[in-house]
Amino acid sequence: MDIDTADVSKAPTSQLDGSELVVVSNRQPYKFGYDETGAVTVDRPAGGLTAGLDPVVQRTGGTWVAWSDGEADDEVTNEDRRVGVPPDDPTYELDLLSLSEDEVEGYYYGYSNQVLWPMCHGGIWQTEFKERYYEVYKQVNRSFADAVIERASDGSVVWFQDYHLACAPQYVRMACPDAFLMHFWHITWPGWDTFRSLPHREAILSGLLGNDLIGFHTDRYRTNFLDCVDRALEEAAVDEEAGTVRYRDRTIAVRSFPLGVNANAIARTAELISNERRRDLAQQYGIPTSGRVALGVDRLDYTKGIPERIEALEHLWERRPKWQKELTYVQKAVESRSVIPKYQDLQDRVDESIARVNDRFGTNDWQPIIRIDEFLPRNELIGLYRLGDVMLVSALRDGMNLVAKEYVTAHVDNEGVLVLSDQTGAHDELGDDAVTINPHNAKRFAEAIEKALTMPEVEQRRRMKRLRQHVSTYDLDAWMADIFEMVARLHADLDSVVND
Ligand code: GDG
Repeated sequence: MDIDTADVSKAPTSQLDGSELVVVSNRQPYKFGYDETGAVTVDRPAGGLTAGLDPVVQRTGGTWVAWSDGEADDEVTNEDRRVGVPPDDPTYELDLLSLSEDEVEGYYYGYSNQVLWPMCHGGIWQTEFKERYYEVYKQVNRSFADAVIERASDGSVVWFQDYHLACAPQYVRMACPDAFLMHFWHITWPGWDTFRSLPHREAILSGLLGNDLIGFHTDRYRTNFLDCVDRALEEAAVDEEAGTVRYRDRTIAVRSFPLGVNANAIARTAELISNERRRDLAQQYGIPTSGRVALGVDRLDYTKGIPERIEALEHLWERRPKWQKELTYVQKAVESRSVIPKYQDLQDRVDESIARVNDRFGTNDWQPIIRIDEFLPRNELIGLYRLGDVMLVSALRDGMNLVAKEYVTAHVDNEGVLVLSDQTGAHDELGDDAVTINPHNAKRFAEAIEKALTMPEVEQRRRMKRLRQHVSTYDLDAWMADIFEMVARLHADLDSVVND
């Protein structure tokens, strides 16, 4: 079973009206490496946003600028570090930016992931405000901007992704005053009381205000952002109701566009997974086929609430022993940002709590928590979703959480229950039909798991059907169509201003 080729978006691109598209992101959509024989391998976009955007850029042509972190990049790129993709039938160019070790340390592990990431998730105490990180972050943002400037013209649409690139839009704006620049911020935007702790708050906001359009997942983040601009930048005029900022003689639109998943492709794959295949998968990972399965799928990140989830399960097995041997928890956890000490601490905490719980309740023939560490091919991940009677999403703070949406989409038979933290962006959309939790309250969380496990089938199906309807309506294509429609409208406004 191989679905990656079917896992493509059909989002319309006509609104771009022939403009050259330049996508800029930290990660590259194709990764070039070597296999054990020394032959070059290409990792296709595995899912999520890169999988969705790649076919769009394939259709429009253009450029994708990203950090060159593939082992075989030197071999596959030309003297300008560019390579046509998809490799078998190139339709656009990937422009790969080489970064030195110091740059990766300061820009990626430093400012992006030890300052902006924790700060945006409300963890001021987790941040490492080092001036050096900021200096390198600016320098690397400048390099990304230079790569864009080399490619972009005044008619281009440049689309920046995420918190790694907050300064780049203003740099590009200075060189290309009439290009259309936009940014999608994938993580939460905090309230002013948190954001004001950032020593470089004005520069980060000013960098982002180089864009014409800034998108967030939810209205809450959008409002927080406008409030931060209002309080931090004296020269900016915010119109909260219109969702605009007037800054340096330009108007910037700020909107919410909740990101969706590639629902059709996930559902098609899920439908192809036979009962036999599900049994095989369960056997492969040692998941009992009798009894119930709760599932968690995360990057190992301290925002995802993994220790809190394990504590709630421990509480459940302790207070309600009937679930011992009856409920197995599967933790699918991919290692992430491991060179950062806070991430190593988290890994230790997760290791210890899983070992403790397995030690405490495990028997000769039952292991309460099964852990899957490797990165699974997309079709296997979807198979795993289908094995989960209950999905536990307990993030302490999460911009959206696509896993919640993927789980729902994969349950084509309308079975299964989503237990969802009210601290996720996804909860704004799915909260009514999920079982809501606050991840910090282990007792209530345990009760919510039990509620999910004992929910009458009719109610379960009713909720899951509504969840699936929502996620398939507001899917990745709808998200992209909304964004491109907004681009077309803003373009038209700009034209009418110029022609008046
Ligand atoms: C950031 C924001 C926002 C995970 N394991 C495997 C695998 N995955 C895929 C999932 C999902 C993605 O990784 C994780 O997405 P999330 O949204 O849950 O979380 P972050 O990585 O923190 O993403 C978040 C998102 O950006 C998008 O804007 O929702 O709030 O923090 O797609 O499926 N995929 C495969 N194998 C795995 O083992 N193939």
